[in-house]
Amino acid sequence: MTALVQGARRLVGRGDGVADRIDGLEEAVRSGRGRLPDDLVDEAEAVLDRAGSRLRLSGDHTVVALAGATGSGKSSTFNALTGLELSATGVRRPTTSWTMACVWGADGAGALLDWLGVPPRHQVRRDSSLDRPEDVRRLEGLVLLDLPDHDSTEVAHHVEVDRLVAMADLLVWVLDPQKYADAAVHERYLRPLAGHRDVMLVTLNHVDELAASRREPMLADLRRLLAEDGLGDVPVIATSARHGEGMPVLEQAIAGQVKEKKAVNARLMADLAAVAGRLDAVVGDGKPGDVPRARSRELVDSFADAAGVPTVLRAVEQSTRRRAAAATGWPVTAWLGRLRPDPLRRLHLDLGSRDRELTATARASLPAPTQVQRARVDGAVRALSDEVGAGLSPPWAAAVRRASTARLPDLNDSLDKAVTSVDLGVSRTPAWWRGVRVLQWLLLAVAVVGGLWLAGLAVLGYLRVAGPATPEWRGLPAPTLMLLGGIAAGVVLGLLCRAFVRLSARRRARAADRRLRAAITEVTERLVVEPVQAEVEAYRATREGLSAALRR
Ligand SMILES: Nc1nc2c(ncn2[C@@H]2O[C@H](COP(=O)(O)OP(=O)(O)OP(=O)(O)O)[C@@H](O)[C@H]2O)c(=O)[nH]1
Ligand SMILES: [Mg+2]
Repeated sequence: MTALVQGARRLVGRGDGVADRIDGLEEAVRSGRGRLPDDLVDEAEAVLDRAGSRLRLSGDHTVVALAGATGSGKSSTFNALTGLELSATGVRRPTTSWTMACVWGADGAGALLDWLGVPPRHQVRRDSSLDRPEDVRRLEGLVLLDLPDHDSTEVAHHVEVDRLVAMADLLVWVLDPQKYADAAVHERYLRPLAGHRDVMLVTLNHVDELAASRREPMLADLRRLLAEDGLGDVPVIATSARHGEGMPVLEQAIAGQVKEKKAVNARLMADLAAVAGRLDAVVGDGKPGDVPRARSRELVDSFADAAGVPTVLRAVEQSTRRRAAAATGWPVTAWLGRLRPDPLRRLHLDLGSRDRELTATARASLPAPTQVQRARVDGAVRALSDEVGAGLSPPWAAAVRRASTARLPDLNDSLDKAVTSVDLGVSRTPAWWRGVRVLQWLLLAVAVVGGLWLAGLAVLGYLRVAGPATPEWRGLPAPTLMLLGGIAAGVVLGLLCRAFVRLSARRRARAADRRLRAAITEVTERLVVEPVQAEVEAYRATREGLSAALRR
């Protein structure tokens, strides 16, 4: 809750809803900024500003503005109500060019008049020490404003009227028989203020100039026009500011509002409701979808494809096979395999975890995504944002779409980082590889010993020297058995291991796939899913705020 709303709560207390509405609208403005049309959000902010300021100022005073066309009799009405000839009136001149204010009794209107922008030289007071106390008491707390005309050729007049019509707590529209039907007042002011019927009065002035028979039909016509503006319940009072007719009725209507002190809140409620209603129409009440599983899976697939994961996995499998063959193959031929380049090394992905930390900035030399891969990514992102944004109003669906692609320029970098950060698990040497290796060398040693033995026997035979008897096993001499058996067992063991190596390589590729996908899922979350979800959250917050602002 902002200081503004806290202040408002203190001033108006709970329960009457103004503070809750301000709170709600503030939330909607905060969450809607950048997503909804700026002019509308600015307008809501201006209303919030005005509401906050008005609530901090005197709640004992009610600001009543007399507004209308030139010559309708605003200044005459002002003079009649104040009982003073304060405001200059005139058939042609003087037209009111600056706002006059009259304050009845109750001290403390200074700050309010400052806020209204009425300089002290245009202010007067009806004070019980100077005036008749009962006259003052009747309207105690009233701040009456005589505005310039709204249909002047002077731009400054319009600006002043618009400014004060937006600030006053109660509006009295002074109309006259000539111009009461003018589009200027109905279209520009009355219709847009349709939600303000509780803080509005209308007078048909100059009735003394009307023949008795024309009064009622004209009043009926005026009521019809007001009903068309959406202001059917607004009280219409027939007045003659010059001769005093109807003035007591007007005065009583104003006095009632001033006494009740409800106009301040009613005006703010109407302002808040009006702008919240306009925001509501733009925001809509659609239900945003959550990010569907199938869509996020397709997103991860497309990112993995763009990251070259299939290439990496192939390399993992081949590299594992190559390393395993070197470890478990027959030692005499196994070294040949090492001469072939390691496919992972070619991709710069052969680093162990320690090396990787040392070269955190190292880049994989995976090929950049092809156009087809890029198109698949774009398609997956669009499908996701379309599905989440379906059912949302156009500006919000557009915000979701914008958010879904906003971080894609980082795609290549992020994928590269993700792939290089994953431990592909290729550098580990399983225990069975080591066992087989030891066995292979033992077998080779047996064959070598057998071979040397045979060579020794051959030398002795050549020299015709009788050596010790050669041990035999099932008719086969031991050295022959050792040489042939050692070689055969080594080769067979190497071949047998190949099948296991293939399995093990595939398992490693699968494990690497899981780890790579986990890393790439994080990338999809960061680049696409989270920004989209942030929009959905902002939408929900805006919706909630607006509901609070519009709650009846
Ligand atoms: N007959 C008659 N004349 C009126 C009445 N009200 C005002 N007038 C006259 O109409 C003329 C214009 O009145 P103002 O009170 O100056 O009108 P205004 O609305 O303040 O006009 P601007 O300041 O120009 O916007 C003056 O000559 C008034 O005396 C009325 O009820 N009956
Ligand atoms: Mg005037």
